[in-house]
Amino acid sequence: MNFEQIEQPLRLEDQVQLIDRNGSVIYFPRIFHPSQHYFNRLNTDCCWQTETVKVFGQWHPLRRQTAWYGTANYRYSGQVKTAQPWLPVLLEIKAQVEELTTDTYHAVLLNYYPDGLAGIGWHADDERDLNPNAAIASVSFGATRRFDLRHRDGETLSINLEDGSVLVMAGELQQYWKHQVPVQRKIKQPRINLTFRSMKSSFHFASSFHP
Ligand SMILES: O=C(O)CCC(=O)C(=O)O
Repeated sequence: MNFEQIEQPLRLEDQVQLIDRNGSVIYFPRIFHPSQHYFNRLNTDCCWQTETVKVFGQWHPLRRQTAWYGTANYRYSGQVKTAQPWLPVLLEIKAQVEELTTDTYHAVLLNYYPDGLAGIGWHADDERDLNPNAAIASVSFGATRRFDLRHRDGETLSINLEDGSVLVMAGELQQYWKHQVPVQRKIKQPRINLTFRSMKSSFHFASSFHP
């Protein structure tokens, strides 16, 4: 897969604070640069599963695929995601994200969007297994996709999440704001998103890597 690379070094002063009421959202462009090899490794190394959704009691497959890695299982949307042990590529990305955000993460949810027909609807990352108010760091590779945020009071805003960027959501954000990645039919290229999360209880696998 060939993505356009922006040939500029990381400049932390390029960060943008999008939200600073009822939580915070900060956007860091070009943290992973060059990024192509991360996309390729995640695409091939991760154990992708077709995401399903329950409608009127029946499970239906979605276009979006997911994977869950780390040291804690995760319950959401009536399902349990069993954690798979960290892969080397995930540990590399995690280390850079932890350095950037000065936070610690126990697990990561990966979403694979094959094209713009795949999206994720309005939701908040407020499941009971997550540490409330802890930072969630969202890393994007591949196609640029729009990311919308909507406050309980109706305020909305959007940002384009670019290849190699990190978006950090923190504080009470998930209690007041929902987010979505809308369908964008014109987008033909794939995208991978990773949300690194801090979990209430996490345990350590005997081995950090797959054999
Ligand atoms: O793909 C994204 O940018 C967002 C993914 C997301 O909302 C989630 O994993 O909860």
